[in-house]
Amino acid sequence: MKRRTFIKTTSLAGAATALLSKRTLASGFSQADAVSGDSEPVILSTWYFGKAVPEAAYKTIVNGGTVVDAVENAVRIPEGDPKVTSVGYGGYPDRDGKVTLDASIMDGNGNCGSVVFLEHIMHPVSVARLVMEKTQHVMLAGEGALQFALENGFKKENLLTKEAEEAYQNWLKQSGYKPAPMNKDNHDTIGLLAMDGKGNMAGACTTSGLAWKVRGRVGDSPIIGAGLYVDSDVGGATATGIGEAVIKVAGSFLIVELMRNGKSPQEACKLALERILHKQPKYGQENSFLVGFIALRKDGEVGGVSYKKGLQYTLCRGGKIQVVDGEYLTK
Ligand code: SD4
Repeated sequence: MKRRTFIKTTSLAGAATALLSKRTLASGFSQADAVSGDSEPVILSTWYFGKAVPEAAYKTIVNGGTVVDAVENAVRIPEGDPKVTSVGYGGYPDRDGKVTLDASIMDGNGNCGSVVFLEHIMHPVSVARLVMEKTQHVMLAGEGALQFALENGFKKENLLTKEAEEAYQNWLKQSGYKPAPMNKDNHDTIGLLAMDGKGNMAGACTTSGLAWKVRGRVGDSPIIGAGLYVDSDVGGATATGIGEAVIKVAGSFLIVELMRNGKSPQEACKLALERILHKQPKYGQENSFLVGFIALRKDGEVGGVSYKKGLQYTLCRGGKIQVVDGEYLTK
């Protein structure tokens, strides 16, 4: 949580988020970095995992990489960061003390790959990418996903840090192994969407899932259409928060379809949240319930909305990085 409070944030309302600083480059990027051609790259991600994340995506694109390279390079940063307790290495384990990871990747042409319930591999997004590019399949799970990763040169590693182990032992003492409540302190998945200057789009989403989850639990992040969906004819969306709620409405797919039918990214995110609450009003009664969506439309307009106050997202447009407070349905 702390990393989200130490920087000053800017609040942007609704559709106005669209029209940010065309052609402004942040310090750190040279003018020569700007992509020549139609428009500037746009990178949008959930939360703020440091400026290295959008920079990695942006630089990949301006140096001639693809948008798929960009999203993969960017989300590998929190995956490898032991201080991030919600993604990859250092992620909080399940209620049996094991770190299990979910990740997905998708391009704007419908190509996608994902891994679920993957253990011991620091960069599940890269395994998901290999599933997309090297197999006829979309999703690999558990032991099979691990076997596939090892066959493809990934290293088996211990992902449970000392800090995560300590936090787990504390939780275990207090909880007596009862399933943890699904609450808003239990999140911080990275979902990241990118569009290059030519309108090519891709997205990636990677997480260690809810802390202390029941062993075997899989969230929304690796489920195409739930935690992530991209269609370069329209735009993309990705989710953070309680994955079960997102899965129940195929949240990211729903947002893309709403945008296809003319809704703005902001409206589409709001409508998806309202759909969750309409179908599952019990979520509205849970104080700590949090789901957030972000969306990027093909014309560069973005949106970000959560149910409860607290979503932040990072927007990088043409190299200029901003951390934005999302709108929310209710305090
Ligand atoms: C999940 N959506 O596994 C993920 C958790 C999350 O930020 O978003 N954390 O349900």
